[in-house]
Amino acid sequence: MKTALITGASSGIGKATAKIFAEESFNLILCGRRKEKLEELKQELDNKSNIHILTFDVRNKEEVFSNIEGLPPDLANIDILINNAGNAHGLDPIQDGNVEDWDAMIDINVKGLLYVSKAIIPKMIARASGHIINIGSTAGKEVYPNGNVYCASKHAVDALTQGMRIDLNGKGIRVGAINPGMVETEFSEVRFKGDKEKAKKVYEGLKPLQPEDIADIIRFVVTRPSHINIADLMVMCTAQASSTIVDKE
Ligand code: NDP
Ligand code: 8X3
Repeated sequence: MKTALITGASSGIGKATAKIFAEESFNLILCGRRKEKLEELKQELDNKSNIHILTFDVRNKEEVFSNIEGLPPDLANIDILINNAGNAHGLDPIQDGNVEDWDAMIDINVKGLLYVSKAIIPKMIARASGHIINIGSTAGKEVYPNGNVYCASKHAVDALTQGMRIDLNGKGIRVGAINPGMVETEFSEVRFKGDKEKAKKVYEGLKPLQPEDIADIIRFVVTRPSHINIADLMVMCTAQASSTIVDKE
């Protein structure tokens, strides 16, 4: 039975992926900061698969390493890593950007992804087997007005995905990225610091992707035979053509 570790499993894309992986009966290591959300999800999925919760902030490298190193022996060999934890903070022109917001995006989206990967890759190399999926973004493929640092962080994810694939070539490990466009999750609520009205408006007048849509694609990617590596996917809702071209009613 495969073991998957999902960061950011307490909400949105990560949570939907946990649910769809439970249908595959994978052993699941669900990570996030909000313990109560993860406990709720564990309760919901407990009858489908073996669920283990880890609560750590991906920004804290000591927590990342100690939590992953402390996994029970039956879950220590991670077959699938979904590097999903991430968010945007603010949507301001560079000259008005908030330095704390910049730190958060770079520390979570880039450094956090690196810490988690660093904690898991050596065991994958030792077993000559593993599959890493980084959740990038269309913001990692193009820059949009006021997206500056978020876009930079997701461009970094794009570069790291390519770098991991190159450096891990020949070691039996698949590395790929899924780059979604607009997905209706807590993403915009976090970006706009809890302003639910403003967040809702992002998805008004169109049919955005739902987290389950991305989870379904992740399931497809991880269930391909081991000689197939889906290296890079960009996924948008039909109403979206690019970061800035969106057909709204
Ligand atoms: P959500 O806000 O719904 O989920 C984000 C998840 O990341 C939560 O589970 C959160 O858990 C976790 N997380 C955030 N910060 C930290 C942290 N410091 N340490 C540990 N975990 C953290 O957003 P999405 O599901 O939309 O986002 C998931 C990924 O998808 C992100 O990388 C995002 O950039 C990307 N993405 C999203 C798009 C969208 O339109 N929604 C489009 C393209 C990419 P907790 O708060 O419990 O720690
Ligand atoms: C999230 C999608 O368009 O807000 O990565 O950058 S977008």
